[in-house]
Amino acid sequence: MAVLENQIDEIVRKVVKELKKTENTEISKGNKFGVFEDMNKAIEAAALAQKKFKDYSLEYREKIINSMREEIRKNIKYLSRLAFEETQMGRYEDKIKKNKLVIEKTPGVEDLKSEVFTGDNGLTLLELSPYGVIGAITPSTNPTETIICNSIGMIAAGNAVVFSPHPRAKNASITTIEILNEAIEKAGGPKNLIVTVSDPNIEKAQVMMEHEKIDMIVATGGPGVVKAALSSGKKAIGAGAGNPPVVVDETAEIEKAAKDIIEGCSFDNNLPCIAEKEVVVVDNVADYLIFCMKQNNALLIEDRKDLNRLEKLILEPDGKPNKDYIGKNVSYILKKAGIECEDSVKVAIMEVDKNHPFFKEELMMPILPIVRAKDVDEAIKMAIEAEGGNRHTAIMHSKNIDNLTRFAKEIKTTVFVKNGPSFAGIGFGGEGFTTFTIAGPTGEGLTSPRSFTRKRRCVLVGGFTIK
Ligand code: 1VU
Repeated sequence: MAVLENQIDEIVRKVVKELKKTENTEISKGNKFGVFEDMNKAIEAAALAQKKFKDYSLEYREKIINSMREEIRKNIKYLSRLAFEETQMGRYEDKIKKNKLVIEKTPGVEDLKSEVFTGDNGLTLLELSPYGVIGAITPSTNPTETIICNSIGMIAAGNAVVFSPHPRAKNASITTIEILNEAIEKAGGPKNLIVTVSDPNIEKAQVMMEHEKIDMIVATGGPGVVKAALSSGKKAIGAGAGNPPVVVDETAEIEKAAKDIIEGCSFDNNLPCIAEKEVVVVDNVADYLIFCMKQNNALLIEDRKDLNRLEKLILEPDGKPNKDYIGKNVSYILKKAGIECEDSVKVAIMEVDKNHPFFKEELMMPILPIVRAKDVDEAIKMAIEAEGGNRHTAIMHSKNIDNLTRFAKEIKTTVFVKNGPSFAGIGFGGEGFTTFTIAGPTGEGLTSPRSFTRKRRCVLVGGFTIK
């Protein structure tokens, strides 16, 4: 068995190497645009770049952003491959989709809308001006996507950015930063508008958060880094974990609900923090929902012994997910648990009770627990409990407007998706712009350039009113 696995690994490595040769042609090699060994030096360089950048016109900012989008577009496959190989999490094809999404649907300078008040006393402008230098902490789950999206938004708002990428995604993150910086310089922008360090770790992230030239911190990642950012004493945006529940009531279009849930849950092997993590279904449609999920490449784990082995494998003794299995293919996970599974299977489903750790913990794996509720009232109550007050994302499949409205109101999540897969909530097959920094804890919601600005008032007394 081990020999076979080694042979497969060897074949995969060879194929990846060959693919890289063709995908790598677009990237300029050997450059170190914006990458420093020392965090303090990186911050100084970014501060200098921002000083120059503040005099660029909005039109010029947009030109720079277009160049960033263009260069990333050329390197999408390469970056997706890098992130997949380095983190060993998610699915290559889905990383391509996520990277495309942020290039095309992250807003630019058009997001910076001023407000104006005029009257007998003159004119007052409320304008959105840059913060200055932003320190951005980015995750291993969506490394390139978050850096692309943060860079476009923060630069559109007139800032420079110092990135502290997750150590487990440092190569993919640094390469993304180099490509973005090269694109900025190509368009005539200042050097080092985006910077990072060659060997990121939590100590360097701490140096960044405490540095006097960092004006704002934006943390996207696990609970530890978000907490650190919020305790920094600076203006901070925190985008942390969720545990998005799905409620299916008896009025839902069950076939569509099943398809949407499996698609959302399996997207990039469940890494996005908006992805479906557990289902609560009203009892009288539960059997049909499970049947339809099976029609959509879900495998139902029914044998108690199989479930026990799976629990043992993917849960730590404290009930938290085992990080070795986060973002892995379901066939890989199940085979490790001694459960037979075809490679075509996208998600493993199982019926559990509401106290089961699969239901309460955010697993970030294509493992989807299902709990039955006697009616919609009980379903909503259990879903709110499972969400755990993160106020991140929830999904509901229903044709009853009162039920949809009630669940949306009561669960108070930043994103609420009705009758669609969770990723519609970040503009993938749904309306609206995208982001990978969803700031529930600090209230900015789905971040966009305006989230990275300071509101400033400019008052002209007794003039410019022609009412
Ligand atoms: O080992 P130490 O405690 O010393 O350090 C930790 C951590 O503090 C550090 N670290 C970082 N250092 C510098 N810069 C960073 N950006 C950074 N991030 C973390 O690295 C050590 C390991 O950290 P960890 O516990 O986060 O990493 P693991 O590899 O052990 O765990 C990975 C997971 C995926 C479990 C973890 O990062 C996690 O829970 N992430 C939450 C999910 C997430 O990424 N949420 C945001 C998604 S937003 C979205 O999807 C929008 C659609």
